[in-house]
Amino acid sequence: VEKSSKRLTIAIQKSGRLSKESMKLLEACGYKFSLHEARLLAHSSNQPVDLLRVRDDDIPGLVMDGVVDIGIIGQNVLEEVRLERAATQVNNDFSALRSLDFGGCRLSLAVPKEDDYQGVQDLNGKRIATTYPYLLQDYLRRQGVNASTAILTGSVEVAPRAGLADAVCDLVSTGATLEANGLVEKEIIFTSTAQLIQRPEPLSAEKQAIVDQLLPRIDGVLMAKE
Ligand code: PRT
Ligand code: ZN
Repeated sequence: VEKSSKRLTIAIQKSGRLSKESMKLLEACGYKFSLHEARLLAHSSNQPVDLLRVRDDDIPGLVMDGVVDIGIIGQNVLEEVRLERAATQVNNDFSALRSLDFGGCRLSLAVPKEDDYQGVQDLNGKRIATTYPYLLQDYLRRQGVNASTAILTGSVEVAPRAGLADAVCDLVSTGATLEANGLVEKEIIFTSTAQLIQRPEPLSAEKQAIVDQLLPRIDGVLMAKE
């Protein structure tokens, strides 16, 4: 695939909790895009910038592999992919450009409300359902807890009731989902917001100039909202 060395490629989530805010930020920075629902790639009509809209899970790898130049991704997904790649000896470098002010959430351990939970040691020998096995195991190792994982990419909160796990390690924002499923949040293992990241290899001079212009604009947008 021949990619221009002059146009900056930005990966954002196609549809989900980060999509609207990611678009809003880029638009507030002066980039105009006309999006076609079916298309992955959108060219900016007023700047040498292309947008790649994909599943959020793919964004860290695309940046680390240099397939795209920069990307906007939740810190939870970024850190999970970084740990997974470290474990499997795949390049996991990137550079962190900015911490953004949306997509805020926490990754927490929660147990059924009827459980007599005294502390994280109570999870020894238990099974925990999660979408984030590397973040979870990294936390458990630091706590000296030995627990197994049930990896689910969705519906994590129903796992205990379904008899698939004793506890969950899931993203929480308001806590309503845990509550609705009879679960109580016990430990916050990671807090997250959206991050702007760049590929590890240096950019061409043309692309670097675009990033150098983008970052102060982002800082301006973030400041104006404070
Ligand atoms: O399709 P794709 O793979 O791109 O999207 P996705 O379904 O994997 O991700 P998506 O859109 O749900 O979330 C994208 C990112 O938004 C996450 O990786 C987080 O960085 C961030 N984010 C912020 C959240 C939440 N808040 C959040 N509340 N992601 C998920 N949730 C879910 C949570 O998993 C649980 O099911 O919302 C529910 C809990 O919400 P409360 O308010 O009931 O606590
Ligand atoms: Zn996802």
